[in-house]
Amino acid sequence: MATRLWQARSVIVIAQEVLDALESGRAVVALESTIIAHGLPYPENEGLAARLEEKVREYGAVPATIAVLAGKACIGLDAQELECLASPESNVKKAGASDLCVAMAKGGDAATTVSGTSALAALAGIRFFATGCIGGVHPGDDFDVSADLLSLSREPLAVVSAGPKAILDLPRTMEALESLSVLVLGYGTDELPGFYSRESGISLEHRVDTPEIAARALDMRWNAMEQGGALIANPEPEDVALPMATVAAWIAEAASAAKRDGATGKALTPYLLQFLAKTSGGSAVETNCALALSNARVAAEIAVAHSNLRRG
Ligand code: PSU
Ligand code: MN
Repeated sequence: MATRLWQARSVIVIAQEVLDALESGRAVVALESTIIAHGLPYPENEGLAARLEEKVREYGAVPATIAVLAGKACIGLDAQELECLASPESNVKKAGASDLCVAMAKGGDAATTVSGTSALAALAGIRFFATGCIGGVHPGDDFDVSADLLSLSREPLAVVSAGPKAILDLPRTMEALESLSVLVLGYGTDELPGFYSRESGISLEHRVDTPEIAARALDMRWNAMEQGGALIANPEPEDVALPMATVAAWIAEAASAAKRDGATGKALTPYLLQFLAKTSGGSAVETNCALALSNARVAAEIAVAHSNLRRG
C-alpha cells in the first residue's frame, strides 16, 4: 500500500513490464547495479548488464535491474539507463539500504549494493535476486561487516550468489549469517563456494539440487514461517573457476595494497576487486562475469518454480 502511494508520487518507479509480471504472479528476478557501476571495469560491465537481463529472460523470468536515477528509485531499467550506469563518466555513488533516502532526497544517481537492491526489491514484492557475490566480514576488522548480511536477515528474498566474496573472512561471515538467522542453501553443493574458486573448505548444512525443492523450501520459509531471507550459494561454472591457492595469493597482495593506499569503508570492496582484475590479467573479471550469469540463470529457474508452485 505504502509503495503504491510513493509510486503515485513517482518516487518509486516500477517498470510496466515488472509491474505486470508481479501483478499476475509471474517470475521476476531483481539485479543489482553496484556490480555494474563499481564492481567491474568498463566495457565488460556494460556487456554484463545487458547479458544478465537476457539470461533471466532466457530462463522464463522478467529482469528488474535496480538503481536510483535522478532521485527516483527505479525497479526495472531500460537499455539506455543500463549503459549510463556502466559508463566510466557516470560517477554514480554506491548506495546500501541506509543511503537510499539521501540519494532520493537530493535527486542524485546511485548504484545499489545487495543491501540497497534488497530493500527496494522487497518493497516491490520481488522475492528473487541474482548478484555475483555478497559482502560480509572483512578480515582484520570485525566491525567492517557489510550491510548485505542484515538485509539478508530482514528481507524475505532469496539472493543467489557464489557465496560471500573471497576477499572476506569467510568463517566469520558464515557465523554472522547464522546469528542473523539467514538460511544458507548450497545449490548442488555441500561446500560454500569461494567466489573465484568453487571451494572454500567450509561445509554447508543444507543442500538442494533442483529449483523445485529450493522453491518449496523458500515458500515454507516465507509463507508458512514468515521468516526472512536466504542465501542460495551457487558455485561458479567449472570451466571458469580459478584455483583457490592462486586466488589466496592475489588477495593477500590486494589486501596489503589496500592498506598502503588507505582504501577503507565503502571504497574497500571496489578497490580490492579492481586490484584483482589487474593482477589476474583479466581472469578474475572473466570468472566474475561468468558466475554472475550462472547466478542469474539459477535465480530465474527458482523464481519460475516458485511462481508455478504459488499458482499450483
Ligand atoms: N558481486 C560482485 N561484485 C560486486 C558486488 C557483488 O561480483 O561488486 C557488490 C555488491 O553490490 C555488494 C557489494 O553488495 O559489492 C559489497 O560491498 P560492501 O563490502 O562495501 O558492503
Ligand atoms: Mn564495509
